[in-house]
Amino acid sequence: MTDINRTLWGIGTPRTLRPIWTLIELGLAFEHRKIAPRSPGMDNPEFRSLNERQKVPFYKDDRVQIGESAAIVNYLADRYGKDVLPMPGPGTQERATLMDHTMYLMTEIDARLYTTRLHGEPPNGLSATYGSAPVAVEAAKEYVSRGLREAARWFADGQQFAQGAHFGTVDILLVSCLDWASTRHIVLPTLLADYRHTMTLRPGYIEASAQNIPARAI
Ligand SMILES: N[C@@H](CCC(=O)N[C@@H](CS)C(=O)NCC(=O)O)C(=O)O
Repeated sequence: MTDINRTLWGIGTPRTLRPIWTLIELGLAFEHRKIAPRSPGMDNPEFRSLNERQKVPFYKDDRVQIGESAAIVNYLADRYGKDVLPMPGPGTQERATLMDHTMYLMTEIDARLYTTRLHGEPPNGLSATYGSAPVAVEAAKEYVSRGLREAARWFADGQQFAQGAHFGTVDILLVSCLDWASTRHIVLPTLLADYRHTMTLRPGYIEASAQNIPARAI
C-alpha cells in the first residue's frame, strides 16, 4: 500500500474537503497539489492534460483518474475502507441506501448550493462571472432547506451516523454540505446542527479542514 502514489488536486472548497477528509480518515499518504478554483494553478499543464473538466477536486493513483468528489470518496472507501469507512457490499439494502443518500446529497443539495455560489453576490458569490440571479439564489436556498429536512429524517431512529452505527462516506458528504449551507446562512435543522457539531470534533475532520485552507494555495 505504501508504494502507491496518490495525488489529489484541489483546495479551499467543500468539495475538496471531501477527498482530503477521506484520505486522512483512511490514513492514506497522498501528494496534495493545492490548486484553488479560478487560480493560476488551474492552468498548470499537467493538471490540464489530466483533467479536461478543469475542475477540482481531481484524484489520481495507480488505478484511476477521477474528478467527482463523491466518486473519489466512495472509490477510496471501496478500496481501503474496513473498520474505518466500511462499505456495504453490492446488492445489499445498505449499499442501496448509501447510493440513495449519496446521489440525493450531490444532486439535490450540492447542486443547489452551487447555484447560490454561481449566481450569488460577492464576496462569496460569482455573479460577476455567471450573472446575478437573486430570485434563483433564494429559491435554491429554500430548496436546500427542504432537502436538509429530508436528510434529518435519516437520523429519525436516533442513529449516530448517516449510515447507522458506523461513520461512513455519507457522513463526509453530508457534513461538507452542512458546512457549505452554513456559509450561505441557511438555518440547519437542530438535529443536523448538533450532528454537524459532533462530526466536526473528529480529529480527521479537524486535520482535513486545516489542510483545506487555501492560504497556502498555489
Ligand atoms: N460535481 C463536482 C463539482 C466540481 C466543481 O465544480 N468544482 C469547482 C470548485 S468547488 C471548480 O473546480 N470550479 C472551477 C471553475 O469552475 O473554474 C464535484 O463534486 O467534484
